Amino acid sequence: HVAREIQSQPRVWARALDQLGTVGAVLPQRGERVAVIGCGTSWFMAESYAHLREQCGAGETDSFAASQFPAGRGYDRVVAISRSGTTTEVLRAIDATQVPVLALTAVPDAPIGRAADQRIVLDFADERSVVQTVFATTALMLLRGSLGEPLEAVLGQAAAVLAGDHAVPSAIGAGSQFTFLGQGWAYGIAREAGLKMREAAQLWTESYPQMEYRHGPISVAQPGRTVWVFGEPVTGLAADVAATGAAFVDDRLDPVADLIRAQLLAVRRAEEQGLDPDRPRHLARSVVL
Ligand code: F1P
Repeated sequence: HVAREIQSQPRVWARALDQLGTVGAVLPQRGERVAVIGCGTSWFMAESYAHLREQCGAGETDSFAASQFPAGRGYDRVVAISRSGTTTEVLRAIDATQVPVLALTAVPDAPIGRAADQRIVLDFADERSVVQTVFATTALMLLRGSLGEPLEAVLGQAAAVLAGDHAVPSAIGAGSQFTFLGQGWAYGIAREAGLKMREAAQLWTESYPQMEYRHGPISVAQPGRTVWVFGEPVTGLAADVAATGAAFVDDRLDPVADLIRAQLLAVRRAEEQGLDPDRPRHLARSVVL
């Protein structure tokens, strides 16, 4: 399923963006003080959106792993992201807060929808896979759209990636280690790329904000390992990585379009190792405690 779901992304994003007119009024408004929560992939999407919302001056925005949410803190609204709508930590955080909650989920009638005050159900973005791809990116693209970002170019880049442009050379990091880097909102995307590679292909990955990389993580760089930057690389980074012998990947695409390259690579690496990316080890579709 996951390979097919990866392919569906730009089409599903376009469908979500078409709904902005109807759901836009429910999404955070300018000036609202917002906390965004989720677990795993959904947390990383929350993190990226929080950065973007702050960056464009739409309002103070924090993101938390749902299990770390300080429920006593005052916000105007909590946005809870959960594909399944059943993740225990998310439901507990909603239960604990006094703040009005907007749920973003793929499943109509999921417990999150009943627990929240408002809900947006992206059922057309639901997926069969354990490993999340299309729901997460669709939620983020919808949230980006609500910030007034023009996204046609991102859809075009995603289509190009899926058509085979920007393919990652087969020699890159075969069976080895990946470090994903991103600055600002791209850091959440770097964390998500690392999670995809671990979940689908069982590879050892790390993710850092770009400027943190030279504060220690670079010490494991060596030939055969890969450093992958989402967004623009900072000055001097390519040369520093080259000096270690590690491969440097920087396609300078929009980070969400570049994430599709990482999703495709995760599936390819899984298949090369005889793993089934639809049966990731030790994982369930949602964690219910
Ligand atoms: C969150 C999540 C997924 C992960 C795995 C376990 O699910 O952490 O990101 O891939 O399937 O659950 P959800 O709350 O978005 O349904």
